[in-house]
Amino acid sequence: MAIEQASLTEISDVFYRDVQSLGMSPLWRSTQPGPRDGVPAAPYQPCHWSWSDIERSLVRAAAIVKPGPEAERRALQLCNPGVAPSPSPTHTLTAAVQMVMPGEIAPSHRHTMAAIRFIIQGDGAITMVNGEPLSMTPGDLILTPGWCWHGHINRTEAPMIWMDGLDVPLVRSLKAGLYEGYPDELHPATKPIDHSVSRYGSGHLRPVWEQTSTKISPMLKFPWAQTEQSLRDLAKVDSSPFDDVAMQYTNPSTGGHVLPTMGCWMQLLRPEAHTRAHRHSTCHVYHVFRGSGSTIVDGVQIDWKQGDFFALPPDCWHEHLNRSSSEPAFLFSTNDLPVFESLGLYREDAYAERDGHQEVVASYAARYGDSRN
Ligand code: GTQ
Ligand code: FE2
Repeated sequence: MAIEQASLTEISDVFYRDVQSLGMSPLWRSTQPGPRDGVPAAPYQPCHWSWSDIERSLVRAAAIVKPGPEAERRALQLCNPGVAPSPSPTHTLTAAVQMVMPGEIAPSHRHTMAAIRFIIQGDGAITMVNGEPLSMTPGDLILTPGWCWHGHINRTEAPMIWMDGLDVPLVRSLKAGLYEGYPDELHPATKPIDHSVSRYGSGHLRPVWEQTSTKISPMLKFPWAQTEQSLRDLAKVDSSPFDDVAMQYTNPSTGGHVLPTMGCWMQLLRPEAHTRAHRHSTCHVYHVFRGSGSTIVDGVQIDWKQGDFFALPPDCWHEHLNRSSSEPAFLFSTNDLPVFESLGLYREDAYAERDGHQEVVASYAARYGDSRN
């Protein structure tokens, strides 16, 4: 008996060695990564960045580098230690805060990675996207779809600051990243200013001769005034238990997401709103455009105020609170929803216990305050 057992072990050891050398791997020995028993769980931590840290750092960066040959962009990437060494807030999206000072030009280039910009501060600088000059005003969303020439120029008297969101980690993982510098400083304008807004900006009308629908929104700028009005109108009649008054920016040619890889939302949290918790397979990077409040993520309370950023990993329970009794809070966010929807990977669950509200077990500072050191 003992002899038979020993020989069987020997036979299987030889077998495992042989299949490995033949470029094969026995599936029954693979350790399956991921959550057990089909229960999703956040694979990494959420993260929070305060506006005061970002703004102070941008001011210091302005004294150190200029956009141009030495620094293609003066942008500070937001890094979540939970996805290190990727310098990004989530495993699919990068985010940065970029500043262009009066008189400066960030030269044109193009890349297969798509970008969104959400304008934070300043008024009237231009981002040039494939020959269309787009003027920037706080609250505007501007798209830079993949492989479009783009550069930025500030001819105003004040610094221009915005959020960049890109699909860099996703495109890198697909080995589909390509980059090309423009041989001159700025790719020239071939269209009138805000051309695509004149064409599609009404939101509910399109030129009759425009028949095609494309996965990339032909409208490249979504002005704040219309966004705010739409949210205030929706707030009068309806809301989501999980996101309060939340709207997705839409591609006017399809009604779907604005880009194939990135979605964008604006959320109005009404005064004293406290949403119910849920979790989903997508990840989201938030910028607090107006207001102050908290988001509870897997029992950890992130307090946020105007200008702050925070990132939600996949499958974390989360609920939002507006702490003001008089003012709405406006949260901009970008996400990887289009990817999950088109691949059939989107999942969502509601938090069933305690009336949909988590127990707060720690503050963000207490749980993660020193995680960057
Ligand atoms: O402004 O073109 O934050 O290409 C990262 C990569 C901004 C930009 C970023 C970019 C840009
Ligand atoms: Fe770029």
